Amino acid sequence: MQRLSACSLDCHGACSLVVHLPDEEMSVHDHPAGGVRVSGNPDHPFTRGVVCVKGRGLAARRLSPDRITTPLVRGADGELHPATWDEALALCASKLDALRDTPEAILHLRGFGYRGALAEASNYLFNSLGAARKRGSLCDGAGDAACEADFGTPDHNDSDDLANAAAIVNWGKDLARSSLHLGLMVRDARKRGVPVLTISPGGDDNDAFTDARIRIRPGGDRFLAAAAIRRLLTDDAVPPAISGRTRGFEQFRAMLLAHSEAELLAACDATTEDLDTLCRWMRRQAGNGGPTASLLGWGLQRYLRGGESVRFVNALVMLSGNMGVSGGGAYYGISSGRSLDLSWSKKAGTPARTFLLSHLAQELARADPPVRFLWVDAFNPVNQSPDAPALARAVEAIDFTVVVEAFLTDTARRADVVLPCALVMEREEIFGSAYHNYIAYAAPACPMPGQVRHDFDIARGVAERLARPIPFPEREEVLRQALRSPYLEVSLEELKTAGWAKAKRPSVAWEGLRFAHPDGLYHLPEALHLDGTAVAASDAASPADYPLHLLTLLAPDYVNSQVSLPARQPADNAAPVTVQVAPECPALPALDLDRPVFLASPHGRMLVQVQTLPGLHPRTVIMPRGGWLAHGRSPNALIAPLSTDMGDGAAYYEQRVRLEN
Ligand SMILES: Nc1nc2c(c(=O)[nH]1)N[C@H]1C(S)=C(S)[C@@H](COP(=O)(O)OP(=O)(O)OC[C@H]3O[C@@H](n4cnc5c(=O)[nH]c(N)nc54)[C@H](O)[C@@H]3O)O[C@H]1N2
Ligand SMILES: Nc1nc2c(c(=O)[nH]1)N[C@H]1C(S)=C(S)[C@@H](COP(=O)(O)OP(=O)(O)OC[C@H]3O[C@@H](n4cnc5c(=O)[nH]c(N)nc54)[C@H](O)[C@@H]3O)O[C@H]1N2
Ligand code: SF4
Ligand SMILES: [Mo]
Repeated sequence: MQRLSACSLDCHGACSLVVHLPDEEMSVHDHPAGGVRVSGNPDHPFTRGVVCVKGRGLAARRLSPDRITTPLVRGADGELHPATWDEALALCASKLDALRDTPEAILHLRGFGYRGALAEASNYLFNSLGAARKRGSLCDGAGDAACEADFGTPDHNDSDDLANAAAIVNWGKDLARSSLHLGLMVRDARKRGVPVLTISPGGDDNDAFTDARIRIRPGGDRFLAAAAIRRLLTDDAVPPAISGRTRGFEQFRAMLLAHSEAELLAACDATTEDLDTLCRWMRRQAGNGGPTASLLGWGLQRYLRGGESVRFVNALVMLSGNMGVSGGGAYYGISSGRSLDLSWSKKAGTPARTFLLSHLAQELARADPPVRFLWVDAFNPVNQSPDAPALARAVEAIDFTVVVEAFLTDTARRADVVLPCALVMEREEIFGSAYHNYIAYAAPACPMPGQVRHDFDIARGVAERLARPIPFPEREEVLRQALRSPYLEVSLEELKTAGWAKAKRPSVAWEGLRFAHPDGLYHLPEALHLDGTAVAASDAASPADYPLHLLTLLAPDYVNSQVSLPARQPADNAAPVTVQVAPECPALPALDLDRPVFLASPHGRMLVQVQTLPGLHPRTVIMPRGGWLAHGRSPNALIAPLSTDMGDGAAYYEQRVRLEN
């Protein structure tokens, strides 16, 4: 038997899945996935029947022996013990009742592990209570704010329109690991002769999607984009039809001309030939006069000036005539919920106060009054936030912490109550993608193991048990409301049958160069800061003592801290983490690779194994993200809390480190 579902892992794919169920239930002993097999839905226009290793691993992951299948409550002995749902939910409700008149002492943190219409249930509950919540983003905040500053709101051409590009520039999107299906589109484009230029510090696995490469200094994108814009300006190549659609053109022009080309190139370690190459791509020579589409990864905005980098890349797309045209555009990202009506949770109330995610440990430590109740769902902040050890201590210091989880993560193991949630393929949901305009319906194709429950029912279970209960809508009502959006013309029944639907969005964003700002114009950046590294020096370590940038790039078989095959973890965790450096990395000559090697920052030190990777920027160390603090493998034990220039993002990649024996 087959059932349609969808993958709600934090990935642009939002893949439509076909779940193949066995005729007879197999024991996990006979088959790690209980006989269930996952494949892609070939009818889905964007994901085209292709699923990644993590999607295929979902079937085994849900039956992992590490899965939490019963509520856990911390006992007098300090350990977590199985409890009934009644006990666990009543305990949570009584703690909330005691704080009902001081909602600022309640903090709700929702992460990126699960999203959708029903997933809003915890937001609804805690908004109704007026509890405190997070501010900023660990993910895409700087780039989002940059796109909002430029366009008025983040948007880009429909993903299908990428097929009309005559040339492509990829600013660090990891097409092999993070965006499989975008990678397929780029691969098809190359087969048609569309040339692709990749710009990154290297180590991105994009060789199979690349015709030409520029190796850039980490965090240097804004200077390379600025140098290319400067050429457009000195060549008088920006026609009035374009400059007239911008705000602040003359000031912007004067600002750029105040820097020399050589100065800008030196600031990003690029050569004149590199700049010639980029200009060829952006000025429609690479694509024989056709438009160039630009892909922006989210890596380039994980720096102190990350917002500024995105703004200069966007400005280059605009001023080179590639904005607002089919086959062109700047693809950064969209809000995955934008085509759904998710207002039910937002309308419920306003937060008493907010806590900055990039500095969560510090903000918790100085919170006055202190946080007394913490609720975490779909989030592993103790591992995924900067300065993870400090956050671990801050969470331990809170009187009462509840974590809704499927595994004993670094966050869950510090909870007083752990509530076991259903996972992908077990729970019903509707959600969108941060890249394409298709929404997905995920059917509950498999039974929930043990006593696990849908996140929606968990939040509702607490709400019902409060002394003054909070009324919850029915699930079906929430799903139907989600589809009552001006961008959708699909009924719940139709969506359930097909598994997906496409939102009505223009194929080309910003057609006619009309933007979402009240003045309708494109807003050019007001400043170009040359001081990125100087600002970092105090917190992220001085380049003299710590000469290498730590880039914590994604691993193919993890989504953030979630590994697709948990059974593999013990074996993987026995060996030191492997880090990669360029063969010409300045740290190598002084290292004795036959002795233990440590990766060190002012925040910590970690035993590592060193591998060389040709093509990497010499002042870069790559470490995969996802490893757990409990296994001594979290890169965030080394990373300082730093905020990006815009959008309150986390500037993970600004961190400086060194290698030592
Ligand atoms: N397999 C897998 N897939 C994932 C995830 C995962 O954990 N595993 N996570 C998902 C999530 S939450 C996200 S946010 C996305 C992120 O997906 P991406 O945006 O593709 O990747 P990031 O890891 O954020 O950024 C790393 C990329 O940026 C490049 N880079 C780093 N610094 C710079 C720079 O200064 N300039 C330029 N031009 N490039 C730079 C690196 O070479 C690398 O290609 O992926 C999603 N998909
Ligand atoms: N050093 C470094 N750290 C980073 C980054 C980096 O580049 N470098 N990138 C950052 C980025 S891009 C992101 S998006 C964040 C992500 O950080 P998180 O949002 O913490 O992402 P995950 O590690 O995937 O943790 C999500 C948790 O949700 C749980 N979960 C899965 N499904 C469900 C469900 O249905 N219900 C509930 N309640 N829980 C569920 C999973 O078991 C998992 O433990 O990490 C950031 N951390
Ligand atoms: S992780 Fe991403 S690519 Fe893999 S199955 Fe899920 S949505 Fe698709
Ligand atoms: Mo992310």
